[in-house]
Amino acid sequence: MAGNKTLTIIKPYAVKNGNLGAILHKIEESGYRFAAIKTLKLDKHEAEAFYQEHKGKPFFDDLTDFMSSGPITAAILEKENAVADFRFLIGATDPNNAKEGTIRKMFATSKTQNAIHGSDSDESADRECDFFFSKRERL
Ligand code: RTP
Ligand code: MG
Repeated sequence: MAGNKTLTIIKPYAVKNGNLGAILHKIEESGYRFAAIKTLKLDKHEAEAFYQEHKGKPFFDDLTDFMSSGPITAAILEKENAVADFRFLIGATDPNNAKEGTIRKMFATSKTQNAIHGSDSDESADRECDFFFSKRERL
């Protein structure tokens, strides 16, 4: 269903610190269906490819170091208006600016270690879902 899916990543430290289950629960109780999910580790090159839109920016090296520093959990989420609603659910990029009740407010520790990713457009969602999942891995 075009426009009704988004791609999320539970970022490394959230997995390491034992917050994975709580974050997945928060997503599910907010009305998202898990259409695909896997835990894996990106190498530096793969993290750079995933965040290619930010290549050349001052934070690119820290971002891709962090994203390749440990296990992540990637998932395709389905819900009406998924991209925009999920960005609202996760909150601002910098957890200091994130509203109460958002996932980044609850679980992020810094602008780099900000717990979770959400696609920023339907086009990004398509590209990012293809980055992580083959056709037969999707429900
Ligand atoms: P994400 O892609 O991870 O969901 O985060 P986002 O859309 O909220 O933010 P984006 O602009 O796409 O940036 C990607 C990640 O880079 C780090 N960042 N650091 N120091 C900085 O100014 C800065 N800006 C961005 C953040 O970790 C952000 O999640
Ligand atoms: Mg982004």
